[in-house]
Amino acid sequence: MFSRILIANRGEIALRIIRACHELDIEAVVVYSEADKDAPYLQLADEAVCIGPAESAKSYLNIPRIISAAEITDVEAIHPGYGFLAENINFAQICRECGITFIGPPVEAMQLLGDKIQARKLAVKAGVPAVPGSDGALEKDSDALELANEMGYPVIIKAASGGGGRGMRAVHNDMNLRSAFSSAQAEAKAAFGDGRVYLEKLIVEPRHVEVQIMADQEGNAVHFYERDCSTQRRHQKMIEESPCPILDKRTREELAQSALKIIKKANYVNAGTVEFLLDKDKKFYFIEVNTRIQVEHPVSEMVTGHDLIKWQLKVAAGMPMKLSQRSIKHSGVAIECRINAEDPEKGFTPSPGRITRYIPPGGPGVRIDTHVHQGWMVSSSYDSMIAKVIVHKPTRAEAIATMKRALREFVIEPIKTTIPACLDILSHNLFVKNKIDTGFVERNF
Ligand code: MV4
Repeated sequence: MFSRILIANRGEIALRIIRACHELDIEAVVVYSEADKDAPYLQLADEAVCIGPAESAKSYLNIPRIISAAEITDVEAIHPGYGFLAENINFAQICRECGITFIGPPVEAMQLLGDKIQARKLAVKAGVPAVPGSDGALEKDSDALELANEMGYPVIIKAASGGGGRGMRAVHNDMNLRSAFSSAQAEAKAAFGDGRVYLEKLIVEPRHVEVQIMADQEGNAVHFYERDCSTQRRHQKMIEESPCPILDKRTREELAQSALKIIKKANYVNAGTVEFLLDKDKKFYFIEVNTRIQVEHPVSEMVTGHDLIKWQLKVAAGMPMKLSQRSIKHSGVAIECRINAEDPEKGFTPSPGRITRYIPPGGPGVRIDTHVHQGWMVSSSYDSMIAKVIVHKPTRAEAIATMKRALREFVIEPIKTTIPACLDILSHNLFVKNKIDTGFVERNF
């Protein structure tokens, strides 16, 4: 096992990783920007190194500075958390060349799965249902037009390197196809330096369901069941839960096994998420793989009792998982609400500023993952997520009731947060009755 690692991230996930390290007797070195110099988790870390100003490009995304910090603190490995450098192939490659273990997948698996066209092909080869679509990248808009007519509208154009909905266009007829094709291409080129696009049949009003997996260096792979992440707004998830409340036992098992087939075919190592869309008939289709630990991992931790960050550390250190799928049980229902410093009444615009009153909820079945506290200055330089409330209860109804109770207890003043928006969703008839899809929030709020 490692004796000392560096955490190349900030906020709640940096603190979450420090905690996992200390439970495994690993020393945790954390890097920080000037904006984070007063963060209390820096005191919990075994060492803290300032790597630059608030601006991410000059600190948390600054590869030479992070590698320098790793060298001078003599760490064996780097945990990238999520966001920032977590899916940066170049960074993983540089870590390898410097003899530092990247706590993530092998570079080859990142390359393969980071390319959604290749990932699609891999899924098909593994015998997993993917959304019907193009065999590879589409060179010309005329190719897209031809395929769209063959498959029938509506279709969706996607960027091979896409993420967060960028370079993605739904198209409903021939008339709009050419312009959608070229704008998707241009957006992809600008955002990812890769203008390759492909085409799929559009799944109308799908649910978003993802399978949490973990794979070790010896080829063992297990799943930690699925999360339903349909409650999202503009590709930002708001509420996640496990299990997916509308899946029957058989489909659930098929979904999990499909995820594992893809992971094994990719020679994957690390925590990962295999994403699927669920259509109206509850048929599932593979869409992509996220090669990182995700924000919503605590949901899967609560329902299985496993610490996914600890598993990441063990697997990266080369330990075999020695974990049978049979031993991983799913119990009860977990729900997570993301608390963002945003004003729901002003179109979810960022609401940075100093927190002068902070009273977190507690009680049975409530977990809070956060780095904030009374007096903390929420910076406008970073993502607006400041806390996650996770509840775990025997049933969905109880989990919803506990979450509402916890959110009503939660005091964060004077900045605006997404707490009222989450409460509105949790009380909505369609959410309670499981009659939602990925468009639910945007249609109803
Ligand atoms: C789709 C889709 C419908 N049909 N693909 C959005 C981001 C990327 N992860 C994939 N996305 C979608 N792909 C087909 N063929 C609808 C979405 C989508 C979506 C997916 C998951 C969660 C939220 C979403 C919101 C809008 C669109």
